[in-house]
Amino acid sequence: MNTSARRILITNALPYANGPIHIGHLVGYIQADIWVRFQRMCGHEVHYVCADDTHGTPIMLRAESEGITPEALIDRVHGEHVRDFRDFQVCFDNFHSTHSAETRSHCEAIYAELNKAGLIVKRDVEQFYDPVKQMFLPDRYIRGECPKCHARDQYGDSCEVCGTTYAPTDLINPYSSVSGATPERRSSEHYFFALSSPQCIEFLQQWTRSGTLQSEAANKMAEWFGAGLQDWDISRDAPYFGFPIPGTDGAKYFYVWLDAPIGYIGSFENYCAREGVNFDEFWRAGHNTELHHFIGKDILYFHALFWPAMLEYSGYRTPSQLAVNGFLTVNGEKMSKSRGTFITAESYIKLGLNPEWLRYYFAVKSNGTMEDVDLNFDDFIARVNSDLVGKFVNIASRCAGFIERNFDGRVQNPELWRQDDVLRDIRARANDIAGWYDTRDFARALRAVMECADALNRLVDAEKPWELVKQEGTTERLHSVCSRALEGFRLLALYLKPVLPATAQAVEELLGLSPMTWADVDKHLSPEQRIVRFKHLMTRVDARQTTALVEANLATLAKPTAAAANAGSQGADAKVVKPKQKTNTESAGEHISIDDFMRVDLRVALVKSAELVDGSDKLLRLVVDAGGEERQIFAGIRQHYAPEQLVGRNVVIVANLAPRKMRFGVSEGMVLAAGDGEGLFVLGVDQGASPGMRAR
Ligand code: B3M
Ligand code: ZN
Repeated sequence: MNTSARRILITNALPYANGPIHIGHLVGYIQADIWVRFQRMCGHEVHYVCADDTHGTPIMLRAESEGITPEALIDRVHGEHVRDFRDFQVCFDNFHSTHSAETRSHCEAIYAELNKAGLIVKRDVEQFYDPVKQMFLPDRYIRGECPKCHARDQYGDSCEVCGTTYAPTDLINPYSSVSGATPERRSSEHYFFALSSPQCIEFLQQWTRSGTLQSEAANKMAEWFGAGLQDWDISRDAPYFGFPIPGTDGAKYFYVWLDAPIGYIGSFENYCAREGVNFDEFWRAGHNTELHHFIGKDILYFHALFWPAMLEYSGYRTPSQLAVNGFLTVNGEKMSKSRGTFITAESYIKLGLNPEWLRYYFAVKSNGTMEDVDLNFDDFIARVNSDLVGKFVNIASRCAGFIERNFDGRVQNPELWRQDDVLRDIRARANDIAGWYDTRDFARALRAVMECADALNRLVDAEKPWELVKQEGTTERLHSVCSRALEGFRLLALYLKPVLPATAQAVEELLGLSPMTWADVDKHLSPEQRIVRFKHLMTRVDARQTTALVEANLATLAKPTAAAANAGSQGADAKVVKPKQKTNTESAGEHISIDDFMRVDLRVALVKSAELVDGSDKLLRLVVDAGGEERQIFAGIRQHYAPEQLVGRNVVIVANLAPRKMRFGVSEGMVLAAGDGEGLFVLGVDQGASPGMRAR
């Protein structure tokens, strides 16, 4: 164990403030929290901060769609996030907000320094512009028809139906998912951080080799270097929810990803002011302190490239370590709302599941690499019940009562049992276990702890205190085995304390101990302390509970709205590649509820006229009677139908699609058609149906 005190600042990735914390987020928070608690137990000086990540287009639009200000939205979410972290025992010293005076002032300072260093360059950028909302939109708010298979409502980067990837400009009939308008391409001046400059590249190459990164992360970096680094677009045009860039008269804002990591600094400064900690010692170079960022692998690019380079050239210190975790899968698959595996932290607590079950399970699955973590419910139940209840808690429940009832709550004189082989072996594992905690190989640490638990249970099984208590002349033996078992139990609770803080505290109360630190490995129980009446430390998980959890999360399937559909992360229009699932058939999508389906107003409509559209080789202009009201619809079927084939036919339309302003006029609905990429077939209805009838 490291005995000279380290001085460590630890951060967790900042959750985006437009959605709830879910179990996928919790992997990284729980890993960091375990590490923090372990370092504290070792007596090191540890500061642990986080904040909500509050800026950007998704938050602005979400607030608007809820009819509230972005400030009100981020305040509300802040309260929810604080509650969820507290419930899962994530012990931040400060949970601040990037929408803060501290973050803003560091943001401006960093920008000024980068500017001074000649690392800010300006360049025109062409982007989608929504003429109705009068704002530039990130590509993911643009949707349209797949150029290959003609599936509709596809995102701008790839088709979820046929898997083709393309540029947003390739979409047929693109529209803004915010207003429905046809977007325009417009150009404006953007500010870039010159990441491609020789000095940045040289610095980053040297930083990568400095031992800050896990090997997989270093490999990723090598890949990125190989592909060549690009300058990073750090500005967005108004309107935007964020910090205005000084000197632009409110026309330009810092891109949310610029200020997000600066939120680490802002949160820490806010904490220093409150607690009297010296800010400079942790954020300026030349002090013997450490800076560790715990992040998910999807945001490695930001933390391994932009962030250290920004810090290096603006007079701040660079990180000592990036601790990168993989994604969470549930039962081997990506978390999914329609499968109910998109489980919120709140629902888990509300349904009465013990947060320490999940902390333990995630810890058992964490080995310090970037590998994905799988939550398999059967395995979860088996692990928790067998390890925590069956092995660990069981020792105390089998032995504490005898000490309490038969020996006035006092253990036997330790001189008689302290050198016991089993206890000596358990104590001898302390250094290895500490080493694994320190390298974040919690899986190995916990395997070792469970081996110790097995050894103790074997001891109890061999001595059978429940029989000794009934026999004559075995009082000393009973006292001895129970004392040894409880001392071993104390050590196990100490080893498990970073993972199970509440249980460890309950054990401290049971055994009459003050809060345990790692140094207490070398102490032992003594008759001075009094063991109190054994209370149940942990119950078993029941399969009904995990089933209820999935059902609860199915029931609250989010209703998709323009903003909510994009919620949950701030997205990254820099270079983060999010894997899209490829599906071969259109039916392979997620389930929707009947309510979702009923929101779509499908109606029979009679095609009254159809004509070619000048300037478009894809579109036909239809006028339909949708039951007493006439509508104009631009349908992308010109290559499959001649206008005269359609006139006089009943078709099925989506009548409540937001009107879409197109170059040729407004389209007021959508005609349903089936297609496989080759042919396209307009849907009809049987004889007798009349325009305006709803299809359901
Ligand atoms: N908020 C993660 C996301 O929303 C992002 C992390 C910021 S860490 C500085 O995708
Ligand atoms: Zn397609």
